[in-house]
Amino acid sequence: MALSKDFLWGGATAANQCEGAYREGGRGLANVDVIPHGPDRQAVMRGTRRMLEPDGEHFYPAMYGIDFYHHYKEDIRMFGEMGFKVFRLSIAWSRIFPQGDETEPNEEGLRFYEDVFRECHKYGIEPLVTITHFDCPIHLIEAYGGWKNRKLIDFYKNLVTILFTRYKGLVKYWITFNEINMILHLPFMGAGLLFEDGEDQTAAKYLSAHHELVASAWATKIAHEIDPENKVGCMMAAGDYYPYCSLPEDVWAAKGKDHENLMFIDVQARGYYPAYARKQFERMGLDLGITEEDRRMLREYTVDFVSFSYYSSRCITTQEGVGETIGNAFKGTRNPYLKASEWGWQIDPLGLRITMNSLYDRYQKPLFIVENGLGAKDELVDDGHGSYTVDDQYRIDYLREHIQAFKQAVEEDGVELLGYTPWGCIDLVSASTGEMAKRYGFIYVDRDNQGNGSMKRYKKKSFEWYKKVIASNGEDLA
Ligand code: BGP
Repeated sequence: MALSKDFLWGGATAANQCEGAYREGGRGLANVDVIPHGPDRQAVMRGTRRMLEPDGEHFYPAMYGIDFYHHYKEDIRMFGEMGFKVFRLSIAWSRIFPQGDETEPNEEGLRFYEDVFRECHKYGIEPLVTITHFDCPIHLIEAYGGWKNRKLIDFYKNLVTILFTRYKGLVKYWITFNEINMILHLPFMGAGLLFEDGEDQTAAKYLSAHHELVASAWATKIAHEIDPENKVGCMMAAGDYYPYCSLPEDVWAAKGKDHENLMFIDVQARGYYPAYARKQFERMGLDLGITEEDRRMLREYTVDFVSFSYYSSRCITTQEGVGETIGNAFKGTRNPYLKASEWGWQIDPLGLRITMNSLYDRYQKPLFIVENGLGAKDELVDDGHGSYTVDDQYRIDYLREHIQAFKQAVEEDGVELLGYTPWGCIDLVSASTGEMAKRYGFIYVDRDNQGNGSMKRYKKKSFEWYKKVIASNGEDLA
């Protein structure tokens, strides 16, 4: 059995990593704008270094991105040329509500996304919209403490009501929060959280996560009420944990790490906090202030599909002296059987099939792979026809192996999969490092880590390859 003819092939981006134009069209300042490139980035992303406005010393790559704001027509035309059926992008909250707590939206921001969605439809491309991909208006952080504050639920409800109403008929696939479990690792970037010295960070993260989970349930309810055609998904940074060896303690440690991530999706897809989480909160003496209404919302408004990013499997051990690795902000044990990217993210295509089986067994809901790919250094070379290109065979190899893996999950294991949107289909700013040099795209963008470059777009070798993959519905991967 091959992939269904409706399979959604495409690519994924996020506003903060590609739009730029951070002060245009009435847009307000957001957390993502003030996360600098360079050695201070980690501390800012983690919420331990306070930076709520730009200073003269740092470079802030998200402010400029790849200037998708002004290049979207050209970019979407190129996606159309590759045959995309779907394009994942996110809304910059502060374009719609510059401060976050206004009652009336910013018309210019709304119009920008409307134009983008119309442009997509010109090429038969369905938008897949992440409502929040890491961004939170700065004012909501300064005045309310970001997602630590329950009031954010109301501001988010206001945002989604506007979005679902305005884009009815233009958008039907929605994701409420990108990588919701990232809040545990990069809390300022993920949820606008800043910590005081001595503050119980874990408590603050779970409290904020609860507010996001309730907001997500509200979004699902409102989306369905405004248009029954709407499909709403949750989104996790996925990748099953492997025990480093068969030592029962290692197996148990892997189970614990999986629980840590799956807890969010358990709530969004099954409708309640699982027993292991309730016990954990009890042990920690955590009161999340869960109301009866919260419980009802979570129970009644579970998601329609489960989307996730997959870059690697993960590994964990209880033993001392074993090598470490990092991938997508998740520290773990280095798996000796896997090779790694130039940034040390380990590569495991079979892990994608394993992860898909775990998620499908657990939730029995359609899955959507909304991020996957290889961040690599690319070299722009003369293509011999008066232009430039990149010979990114390494990227083609990575993607081919992952496509083969998800096809096996679908065709041999019976997993339901709605689509595949590899990350950074056009080069964009790296979330973890703020670099431009870490490229994922089928399209090269002339821009460097310091912000120099013409912003011109070039097709890489993988561009033609992916076009063929889509045209053959994944049959021709050569
Ligand atoms: C995920 C994020 C993306 C993206 C991707 C690749 O965590 O959802 O925004 O950036 O990882 O990571 P990086 O850009 O650090 O290579």
